[in-house]
Amino acid sequence: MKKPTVSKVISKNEDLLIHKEDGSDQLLTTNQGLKVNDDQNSLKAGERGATLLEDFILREKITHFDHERIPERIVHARGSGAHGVFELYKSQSEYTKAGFLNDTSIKTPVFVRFSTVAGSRGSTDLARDVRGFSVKFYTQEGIYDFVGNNMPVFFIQDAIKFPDLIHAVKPEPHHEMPQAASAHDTFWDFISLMPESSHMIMWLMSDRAIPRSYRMMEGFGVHTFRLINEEGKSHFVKFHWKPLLGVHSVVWNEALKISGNDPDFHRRDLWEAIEAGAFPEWELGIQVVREEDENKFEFDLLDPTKLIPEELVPVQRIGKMTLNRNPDNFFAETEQVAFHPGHLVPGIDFTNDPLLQGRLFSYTDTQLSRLGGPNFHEIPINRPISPVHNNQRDGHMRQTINTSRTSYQPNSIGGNSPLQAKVAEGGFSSYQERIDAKKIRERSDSFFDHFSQATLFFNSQSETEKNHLVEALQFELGKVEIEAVRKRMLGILTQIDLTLAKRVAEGLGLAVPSGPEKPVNHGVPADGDQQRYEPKIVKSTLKSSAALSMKDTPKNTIKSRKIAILATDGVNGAELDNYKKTLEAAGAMTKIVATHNGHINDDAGKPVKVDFTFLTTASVLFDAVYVPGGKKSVDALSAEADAIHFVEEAFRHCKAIAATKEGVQFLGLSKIPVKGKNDAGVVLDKTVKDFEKAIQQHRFWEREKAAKIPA
Ligand code: HDE
Repeated sequence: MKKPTVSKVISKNEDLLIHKEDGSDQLLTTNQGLKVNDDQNSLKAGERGATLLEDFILREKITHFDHERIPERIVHARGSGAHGVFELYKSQSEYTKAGFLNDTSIKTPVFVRFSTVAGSRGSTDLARDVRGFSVKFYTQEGIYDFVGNNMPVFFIQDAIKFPDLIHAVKPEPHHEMPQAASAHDTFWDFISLMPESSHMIMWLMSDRAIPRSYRMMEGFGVHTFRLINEEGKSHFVKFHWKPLLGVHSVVWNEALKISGNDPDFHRRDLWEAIEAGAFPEWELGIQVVREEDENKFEFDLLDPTKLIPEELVPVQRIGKMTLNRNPDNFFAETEQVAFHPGHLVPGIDFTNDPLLQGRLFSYTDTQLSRLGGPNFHEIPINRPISPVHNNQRDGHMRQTINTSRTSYQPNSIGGNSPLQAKVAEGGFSSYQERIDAKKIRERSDSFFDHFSQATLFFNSQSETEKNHLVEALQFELGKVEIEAVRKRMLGILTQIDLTLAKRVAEGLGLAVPSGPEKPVNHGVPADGDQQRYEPKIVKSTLKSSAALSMKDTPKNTIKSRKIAILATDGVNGAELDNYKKTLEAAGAMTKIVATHNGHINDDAGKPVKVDFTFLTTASVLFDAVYVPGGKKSVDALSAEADAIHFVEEAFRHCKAIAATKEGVQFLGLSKIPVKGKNDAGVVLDKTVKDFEKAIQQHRFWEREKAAKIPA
């Protein structure tokens, strides 16, 4: 059998059991296909009589309902998904034989699921948390799953600590609080005892943990993987997703309010962007390291608490993923999709990263309880587009009807089929890494520099990002009740950056400790042999890395940005039209926020549809605000406290604000300085193009501390 090279766009839904409820004249039936005559009343002994056990229709309906829920994911329970396609820019045959990374004519269908980690399935999208970034590639050689995060490193180095980490961050066991939050004692107790978490904690306390949109996040494979080419040569690789809309976040005060106003903020944002045709796009990037260079770094490539700075190994962008279709059914697709870092195709392989190795066990195991058995690969969203032939049979909810008499091999009755595939036929063969080692429970010395990259991350942040990081730590540790935990954490911070430790300590009203509490647990149990584990630490010399900051992310588009237009009856129709049309032509979404629902009439009497009132929306759900003129409209808005609050809050969150004619007077009623040094991003009586440029900037951080405006 030859490796498939046929170019074909395969829609993942072609082969699915899609049940089209088209609202036509379909008749109601039971699950057995019996037409139902009365779905309003159960079968009773008389009009007021007891319900009869005989009512099989009632029983079927209620039984199904009673069993509608499945266990939520133990982590990453809250998520949102979308379908799309991956297209390769240039063959990567030099590094890998994976078909979808070789043939630029193949359009590989993908299904992506974004998620938070700690919260339950119904928790808010805007929790301070890591975001999962999972991509299922339906390649012609089988499923390849990229199961990554929006941060390039992880909390722990060894899989055996994962249950501890998750127990610590999840709601505390006695009262199940707090939901979807790391700001509590057990999390920080654990972290303060795990210096290897330091680097990840910097990411988690940064604005990366409160993204503006799933569409504006980076994705990282975290572990070092291997790429294997046709000759069997291996290169180490780190995978990246780079969003074409840039990497953007909200501010913490805003995140808290979004959680109240719209806990589905990220889910809705993804859904609406795709519905509006503003398809989210990411480029797939690879950092490739030759085998012989493995030991040239000051850190270990197998250590998942370390990234490879882009200054040392640039990211090559090799292809683009576009999400272009929303799921038809959340449960069937987004909830039942099962990712696994062990779903591989020939040309990609693992390394011995001890975190990755543990994951290879966990992901199948978890589906057994979550999806109820070993046949989860038969659920439509999990099915590969390439054929499946093996001797596995039966099990809960088996869908495939295997017609062969033989389900064993070797066999003579069934022609010894299915046959093993030779490597030349696309058969997977693990990379033959030479291993000559003792069986031990130890950690390599090369894993023990826990602070250099945490410092590198902190040093690489802009002043605004540093301020946010300090405030996040003050918030999180401020919620910790046990003072000893706060102090121990400050001790860890002294090892990352002394000014950081001092600033956090100030907020907590504590003195800065001289250093970390001794002994620092370097991954050995407290009663372990400390002598044996004394690490040889090599400190990193790189001082800062531009790619770690969001400051210089692309800011060249307003595509899919949400802009509130505050207007009511009597609004200047010409201005409104001009702004609305121009912004929408540039790809933005505009929404009219008015004092009442329904329609407003502009100054020429033309009706304009209202999208929201001040009761049904809030400024935190928008990227920018525009107030057009029109005396009557502005008079009505001026009498509305919520309208004034709307613009003040947008200002406090550093968003672009525009006003024209009487709209400028309206802004004058608020605390927004309409003239003077604080007016960055406040576009008054200028052109809509000036406003567009301001929106592209995302935020005007310079006014964050300058203006004392309530939000
Ligand atoms: Fe996961 N992780 N994880 N994880 N993970 C799960 O699998 C686990 C880790 C990640 O959208 C679970 O199907 C262990 C790192 C994502 O459906 C579970 C360890 C990274 C998702 C599991 C890790 C991830 C999961 C829960 C340490 C980034 C959501 C449900 C050894 C590279 C996938 C499920 C989706 C989900 C185990 C560490 C990413 C329990 C044991 C590191 C994006 O199997």
